[in-house]
Amino acid sequence: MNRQIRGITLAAGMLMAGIAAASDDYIRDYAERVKAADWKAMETLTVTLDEHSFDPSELRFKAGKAYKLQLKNIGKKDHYFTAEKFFRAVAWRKVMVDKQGEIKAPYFTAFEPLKNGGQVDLYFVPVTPGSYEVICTIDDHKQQGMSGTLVIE
Ligand SMILES: [Cu+2]
Repeated sequence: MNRQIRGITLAAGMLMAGIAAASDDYIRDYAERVKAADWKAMETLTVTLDEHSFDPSELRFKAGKAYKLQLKNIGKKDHYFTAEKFFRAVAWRKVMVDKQGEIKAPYFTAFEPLKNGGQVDLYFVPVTPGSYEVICTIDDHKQQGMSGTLVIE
């Protein structure tokens, strides 16, 4: 391989790595951010999922503040709360499922509170300002109205 081709291959490889890093990114220092937040001042917000809506459909969060976001499915069908980019823009403390168990991970993709009263509670600290989409990915639920906006300011 001559030097020029090797140089191009190396540049392409670095570019690919850069793209992968940007699209796969999440809040890597989440543990420090969770520890730094004031959990005694935690704000609790609730979104109900139903056929076919998120209520409210827009939520605003302040970066650096501690939140509990309760997702309640009051519908007769299962629904997803899918907000992959938003979930990578917050520092995760934990997720609690119907007070039966806790899940801890650096980031998530979607939550599915089950039909007829299922509840999932998300504990996090918003980090990266922006406007993020949330949708239900089941069948045509998004087209029927299950989409919303999550804003970090
Ligand atoms: Cu749905």
